[in-house]
Amino acid sequence: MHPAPTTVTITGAGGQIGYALLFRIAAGEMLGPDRPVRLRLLEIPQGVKAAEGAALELQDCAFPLLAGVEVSDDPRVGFDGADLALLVGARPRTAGMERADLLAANAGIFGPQGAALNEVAADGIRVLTVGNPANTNALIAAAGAPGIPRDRFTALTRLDHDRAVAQLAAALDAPVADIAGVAIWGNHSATQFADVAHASVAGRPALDALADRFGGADAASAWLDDVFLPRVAQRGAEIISVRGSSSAASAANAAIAHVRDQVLGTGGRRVSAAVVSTGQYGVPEGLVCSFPVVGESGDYRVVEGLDLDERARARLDASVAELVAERETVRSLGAL
Ligand code: NAX
Repeated sequence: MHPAPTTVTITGAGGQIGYALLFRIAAGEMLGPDRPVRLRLLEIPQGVKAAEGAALELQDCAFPLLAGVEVSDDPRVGFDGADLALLVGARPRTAGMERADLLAANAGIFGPQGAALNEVAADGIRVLTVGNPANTNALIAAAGAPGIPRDRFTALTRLDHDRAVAQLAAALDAPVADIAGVAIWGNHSATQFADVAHASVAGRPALDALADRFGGADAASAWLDDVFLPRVAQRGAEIISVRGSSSAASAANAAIAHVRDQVLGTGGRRVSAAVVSTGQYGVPEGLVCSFPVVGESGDYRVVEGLDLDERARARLDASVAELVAERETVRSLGAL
């Protein structure tokens, strides 16, 4: 017999990431083939029709695991009894918009959503923030939900992680499955640091394999700085320039992998996720920062004790400084 359905709320469900997420979740790709799901699609009034259309198509798939779909534009309805919430809907940056304006607009979304989660979500709620600026939006949502333990809020850097894995595999002409130990540190932004210092390819240190591939450690280091890091950090812009719109299926895939690995565990395999810092690696407590993590017992745990050399430290510090500045801006707006 199947267990009781898990209630999954997706905000921005009428958008392009939402459309790439819903069918895979309903097919059991996020929580496994034995867990029925009840989907709640939360939109703003302008997005309700698109979400309703997706709900009709979900019905037409006759997914055996899909226990129901509801569409709402009221967070108190959309988050009611939610076990998992994927906060995808956000205010996009438009031409001429300053960073502070963007943060203010999103504070107006994620603060009230946090408050609604606080009021009506299930006791075991876990919240993934996808909508940008994802790390700081997660911080805002957590601040709006004082009754929910802060560590239940995470933000998506898994897409950056997966991009880094794929770029490393391509450079080494190795299967993706042979790559382990890649880490994304910091903010989901251009300041993020994609780190391969602790990565391996088929069990061999990735730095050794890169030195062989590029003809020495210095050449490998130059490739990492000049090609790999900017490629991973700017990949979103590259997708926009080629596809004409932003990453959707790959972002949805990463969100599914993030939640799956959190809920079902990674068996010790390292991935990356932005989680609330408790001071690991000197990152100020309370910031939502990307770290190397393992999924275990329904949560992410930061992998501690990795050495960061001077350059890595400087890169992490720069990204953390950006997170601190975002937090200060949001504080000055009264949203924290
Ligand atoms: P779309 O514009 O296609 O969809 C967004 C949807 O959210 C719209 O249907 C809109 O009506 C809805 N929405 C807006 N405000 C809402 C609110 N207050 N409550 C509920 N729904 C709301 O954007 P899409 O391409 O799906 O991207 C969604 C977000 O993901 C954006 O903020 C985007 O920047 C972010 N991304 C984050 C990534 C990450 O790795 N963390 C990567 C992909 C993506 O760029």
